Amino acid sequence: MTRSFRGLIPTLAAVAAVLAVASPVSACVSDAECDDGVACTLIDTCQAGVCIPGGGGDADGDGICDAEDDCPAVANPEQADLDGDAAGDVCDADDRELNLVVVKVMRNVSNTPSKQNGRIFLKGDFLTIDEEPFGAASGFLVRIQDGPGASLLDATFSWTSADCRTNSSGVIKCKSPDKRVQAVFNPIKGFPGAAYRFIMKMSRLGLPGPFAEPVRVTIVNQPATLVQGIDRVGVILDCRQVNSGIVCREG
Ligand SMILES: [Ca+2]
Ligand SMILES: [Ca+2]
Ligand SMILES: [Ca+2]
Ligand SMILES: [Ca+2]
Repeated sequence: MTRSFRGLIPTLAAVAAVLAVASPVSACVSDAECDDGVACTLIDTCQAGVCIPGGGGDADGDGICDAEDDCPAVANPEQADLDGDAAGDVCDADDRELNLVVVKVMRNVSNTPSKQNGRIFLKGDFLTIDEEPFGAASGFLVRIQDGPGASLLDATFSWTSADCRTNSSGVIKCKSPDKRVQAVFNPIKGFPGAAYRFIMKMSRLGLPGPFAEPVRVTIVNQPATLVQGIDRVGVILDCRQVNSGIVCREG
């Protein structure tokens, strides 16, 4: 008798566990019982004995309800959205415009692996008003893609904060340890801290080519991670084919 009673306890415990999972955790009879503490435009309500979060809940736990969160899957309590397109900076792949003035992409024409001579040159400018002060603290990343459809060229280069130096005039110079990948950000006179010109040079690349217009360039910082950071995106048309590559100039 004792033995069979003991055997029953685990069975009852298992049934109780199944019931606990199957039944609504937040059973209710009135809306007042359903307030989960997350402040949403819509109040939490009790529907058919179950609490329904008014703003869809807060999946990323940043205190902003899903229905109002400009990035429902990424915690971003500050809700920053530079271009005001309702996609927050941390989940938007295109946060600000990048003006491209000159883009050159040259393929590798050397058969010697140690003497690859493909190269990329980029020149342009961008605004930095209404955002955190522009600087090298988080490093930089640049992505270059070409063509009207799926990219043939899709090259990414980056610099850490340790690769960059900022002088007393605010000029930022970045250089990879092997010096193959360089960038200069120059504050535009008359717009201190509000606009920069940039030049980037990447050399000794193994790019196979050919390349096609348009060329799309994304410069990312704060942090230097695509999508998550501030993504400045520019597209340039007006390209012409030259012997070993493509040259594009602002029309
Ligand atoms: Ca949220
Ligand atoms: Ca969020
Ligand atoms: Ca946005
Ligand atoms: Ca972004």
